Amino acid sequence: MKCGIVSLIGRPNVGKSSLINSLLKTPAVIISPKPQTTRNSIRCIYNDDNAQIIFTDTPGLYKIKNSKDKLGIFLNDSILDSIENSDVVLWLVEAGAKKLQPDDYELAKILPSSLPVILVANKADRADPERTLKLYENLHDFKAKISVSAKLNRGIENLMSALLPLIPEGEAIYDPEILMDTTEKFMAAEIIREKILVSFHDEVPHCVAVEIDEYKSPEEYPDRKKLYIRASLITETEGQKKILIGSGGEMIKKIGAMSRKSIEDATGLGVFLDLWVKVVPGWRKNQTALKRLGYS
Ligand SMILES: Nc1nc2c(ncn2[C@@H]2O[C@H](COP(=O)(O)OP(=O)(O)OP(=O)(O)O)[C@@H](O)[C@H]2O)c(=O)[nH]1
Ligand SMILES: [Mg+2]
Repeated sequence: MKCGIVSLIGRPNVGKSSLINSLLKTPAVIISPKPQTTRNSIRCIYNDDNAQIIFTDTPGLYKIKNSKDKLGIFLNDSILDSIENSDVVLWLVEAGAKKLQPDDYELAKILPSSLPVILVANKADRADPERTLKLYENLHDFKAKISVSAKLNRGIENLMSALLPLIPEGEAIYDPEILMDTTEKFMAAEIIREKILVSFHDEVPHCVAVEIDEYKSPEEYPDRKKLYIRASLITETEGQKKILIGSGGEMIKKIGAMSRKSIEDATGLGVFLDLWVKVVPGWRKNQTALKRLGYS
């Protein structure tokens, strides 16, 4: 039996979360076309007859503007923490990249030279991955260079074949029934955040956090047949609150309906979702608020 922890790292939006879902063959983590979709390191567990692989999704490397940017610092700390706890790293880059960026050198710097790393060129369905693999090949002593398309589930078996020999011998850490090392409450908050990310075209989603105020399964509420969730969408300003609510409550209703459907699909339960919008000025710079929201 083999068992190991594999972190997926890379710049924002390269498809780390999409690849986790492809590897697990299930929509475990949220994805969106916007950078900074993932905000926490999330462990997702793959099992087969001979191996358990704990894939850790991580946030995209964040450009920290100043020391007040406490959410940004948390995002980058989560990447470092995940790397430190990994047996193998998958460094994802985007096929079609023409030039190395300062962020690429940053990532190369934080990878210990002794750590086995596979270079993965994702989005091979839309650009030539070979040139991209060549562009990055000198940034680390890579154990393998693989091209994939997470979107079309291409190259996944190739990637697994390159990865398995690097996984250490060992007994499974998690019960094979467990898909993710996180709570249902966290997953519900993530689903709501995903709907916000895909519903707004500007900066608004980056200023929003989701807090679950109440999460009652039907067993806890014998008079109710549904899962009851009360959640607050935390914004930084009154202006953002207005945008989230929309004219006549149109946007919040839409986010609520989409989220309810996805949470029902994920839990197999009927869901009653009660959404509120609250302003917490500067929550992204406030350590106490960040801690309460799970970013610490
Ligand atoms: N064409 C194409 N698009 C992809 C592929 N993989 C991911 N995408 C798209 O790329 C965008 C970003 O995907 P994510 O999986 O959220 O990227 P990420 O690296 O996790 O992003 P962050 O969490 O923000 O760092 C989404 O719109 C995906 O649909 C792929 O193989 N091909
Ligand atoms: Mg992600």
